Amino acid sequence: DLVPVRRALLSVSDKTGLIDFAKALAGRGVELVSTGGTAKAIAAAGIAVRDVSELTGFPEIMDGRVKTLHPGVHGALLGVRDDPEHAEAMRQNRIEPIDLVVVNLYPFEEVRRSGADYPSVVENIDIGGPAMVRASAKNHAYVAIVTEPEDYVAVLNALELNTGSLTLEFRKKLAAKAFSRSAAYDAAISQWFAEALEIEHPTWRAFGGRLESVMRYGENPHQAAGFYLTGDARPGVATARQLQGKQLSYNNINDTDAAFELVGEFDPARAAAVAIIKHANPCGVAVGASLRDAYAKALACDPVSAFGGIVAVNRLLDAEAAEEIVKIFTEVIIAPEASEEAVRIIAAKKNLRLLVTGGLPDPAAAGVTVKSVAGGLLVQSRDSAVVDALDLKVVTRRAPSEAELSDLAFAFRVAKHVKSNAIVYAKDGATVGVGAGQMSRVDSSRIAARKALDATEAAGLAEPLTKGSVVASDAFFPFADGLLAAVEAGATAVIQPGGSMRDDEVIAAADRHGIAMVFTGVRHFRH
Ligand code: 93A
Repeated sequence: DLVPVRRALLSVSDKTGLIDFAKALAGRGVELVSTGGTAKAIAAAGIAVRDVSELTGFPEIMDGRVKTLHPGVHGALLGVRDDPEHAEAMRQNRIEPIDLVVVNLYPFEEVRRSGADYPSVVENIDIGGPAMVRASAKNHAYVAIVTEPEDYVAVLNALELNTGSLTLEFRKKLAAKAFSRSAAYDAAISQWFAEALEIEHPTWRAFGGRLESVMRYGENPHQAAGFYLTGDARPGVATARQLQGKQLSYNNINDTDAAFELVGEFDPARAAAVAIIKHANPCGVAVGASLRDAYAKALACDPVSAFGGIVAVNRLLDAEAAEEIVKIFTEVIIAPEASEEAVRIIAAKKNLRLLVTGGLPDPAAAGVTVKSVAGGLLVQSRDSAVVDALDLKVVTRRAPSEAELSDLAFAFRVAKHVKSNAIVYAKDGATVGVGAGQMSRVDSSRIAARKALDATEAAGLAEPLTKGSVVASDAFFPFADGLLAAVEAGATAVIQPGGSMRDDEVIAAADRHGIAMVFTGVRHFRH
């Protein structure tokens, strides 16, 4: 299965290492045939080379679009030399056999990445190159195909080792590599089309679901993104009806989901609830007698962050609430439904997106969440734990008052929707300080208290908003320091899962300061 290499066809866009390789091949007595630019480069180095048009009897035409697409070339690449009929066809048509093909393709990927215009990208779709690559690779029983300059040395070494021939095993390996290259090349072309046409990105299909839309980009402008529907009919961002505004972005969808899942925690029959979300974390959540009232309370928590935020409400969006919400720049409003008047008020803000869902998500419903990691998917059941005031275990000498109890339950439900480590200060059915996503719980406590001070200042109040507030922690306090930070801020009651090795220390510290503390037995990590 050794095939002597007597004639080589070279046609390369990337001319790296070409001259040395051509020189070495010529030095072994290999006849070189080449296409336009490649032939020119080889000839310029003083190496003998034939132009491929000698083999085809045809000039390069159409700006090089047709240079090797000819039976004179493809007959040489595909002919089964041991087949008498093939051999006869080659003889009759004066097809000179080619034993080694060296091709690298038009740099489609680089041209596309460079942001070149449409015609330039199209022109860089190589047709003749991949045809030669695939033909030679198919016919690896006789032909060796080299697609990368980095393999030139290995080819020369193999020729040296086998005195001018290549083994079948070596040709097979080269063929395998060649088909990988042509597959990757075509994948790049099809992805470019998918993005240009905003159709499905081929690689996303692996994640299942039905493509709902292709976004202009993902979390950042250089990331491609699509939105897939799982078919779950639960009311939410995926099944909502958009009444106005431009298409939601990737981040909008993520934040709108976080907002609506959060207000779903609050029974609309008991209270109106509003959540304002930024970067998937709440910057204000409140319950109240009306949506307008709840919105004002939620906004007061962190009016700076609420700018450009996403607002979710748990009841029919009425005109009074809509009027308040449109006063500051808001990206998206999501509601179970909206009154005609509210829709009219929002219509005045062209860029504000309004989504209606027809209902609220059930926080206790079963479900699945998925997160991707390198090379895998993490799947878990939804955090459907809902802690009620009834489930709480008082662990301190002092039991919470009625008002504290209701704020504790409220704060813990909010904490469930804050990225860990989560600390939430609340008072009178409203968050007053949210500490999210810190690596240490005590940092989250400090940030939450700091934000409450900012809100106090913004509201022009004399007393800090945390004075007489309650605190929720999504996971247990590992030390008393987090609790002491809350005491310092003026909190009077604490809700947390409990279960730390140092629970006794934390309880003792609470007792020393007259704090009422309850354990939920449920942790709400969210990352
Ligand atoms: O335009 S093509 O698709 N038509 C062809 O017939 C053809 N033959 C080789 N492109 C073609 N090639 C490509 O030209 C090769 O894949 C290689 O990338 C390039 C080498 O051209 P030149 O030798 O003129 O620099």
